[in-house]
Amino acid sequence: MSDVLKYDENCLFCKIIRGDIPSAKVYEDDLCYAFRDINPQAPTHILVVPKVHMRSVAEVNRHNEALVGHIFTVIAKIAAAEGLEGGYRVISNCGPDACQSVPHLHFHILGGTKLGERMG
Ligand code: DGP
Repeated sequence: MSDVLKYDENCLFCKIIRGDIPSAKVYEDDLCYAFRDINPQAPTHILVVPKVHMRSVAEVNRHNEALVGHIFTVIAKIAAAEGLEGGYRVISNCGPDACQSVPHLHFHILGGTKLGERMG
């Protein structure tokens, strides 16, 4: 089975990608899906996720690095489309110490205001 078809039936974000759980879609292509965070922590708070199920940044490797590179081109495109000319922050929480709550790799795009200097 191709990576693009990998799906975890217990994963919240896999269900969102499939449309089984509704979301406010911002962008979609063959490889990734972007939608608005249900609990926004900035005026603009978007999540970008690969369609293939992978748990976190810890699972990025030479086999999927191109996918992650693609996601970053999408992040830049979304930020421009959202008018985040003043800048924005990209965060990926990885594992319990980072308080990752959904174990499907995702990148938060936060912007639309002056963000705090502290990140941790
Ligand atoms: P993290 O804590 O880094 O794993 O971020 C998970 C994010 O997912 C958190 O900011 C809230 C968001 N989230 C959780 N459940 C849902 C949902 O059902 N819909 C949407 N749009 N976002 C969700």
